[in-house]
Amino acid sequence: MNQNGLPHFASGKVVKGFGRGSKELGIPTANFDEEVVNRLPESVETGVYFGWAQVDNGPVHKMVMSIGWNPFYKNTKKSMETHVLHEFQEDFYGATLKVFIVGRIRPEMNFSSVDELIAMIKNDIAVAEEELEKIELQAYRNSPQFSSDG
Ligand code: ADP
Ligand code: RBF
Ligand code: MG
Repeated sequence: MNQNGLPHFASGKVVKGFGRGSKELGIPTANFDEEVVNRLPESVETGVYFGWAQVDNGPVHKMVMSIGWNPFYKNTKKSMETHVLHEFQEDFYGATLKVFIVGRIRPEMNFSSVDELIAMIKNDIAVAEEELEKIELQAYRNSPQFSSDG
């Protein structure tokens, strides 16, 4: 493990989040239950990350994740929200989400408008798309943690 706590594997249930309509903004985020957030090592700081994600026993997709208190919304509860870079036909609340967090993009930031937040997230997605093409990061999508035994 590196000193920044990465790569970090996490697995847990997808729960209802803050219901702010991230989906309407085109960026739905699957929120992890509290236990997963509490299990996060201290070395994994708050911020924006990228890696691989699997819903139940489906295919492994790229993902971006926000870890922290979302300064823009001044949350009082720490969250781990994953936006999977894939178009799903249906919601997957209650499903098991597995993620391999392999890299960090930036710290959490505040913004003066929701448009700025969205523009930044779109940039994060572009960074993740590109970084995850690297051969050494592609290797994680075949990790045994993503096996189909749930
Ligand atoms: P909430 O506040 O409940 O987290 P969101 O608007 O963030 O609501 O929507 C999240 C939900 O959208 C997820 O729990 C999941 O069921 C669904 N969803 C559909 N497509 C995606 C995707 N590509 N990435 C993450 N979640 C998705
Ligand atoms: N919220 C913040 O307050 N500051 C951030 O810098 C921030 N970055 C994010 C980056 C990504 C990739 C994602 C998926 C979410 C981020 N969020 C951030 C969380 C965002 O506020 C939350 O998903 C909202 O519900 C979007 O409407
Ligand atoms: Mg969400």
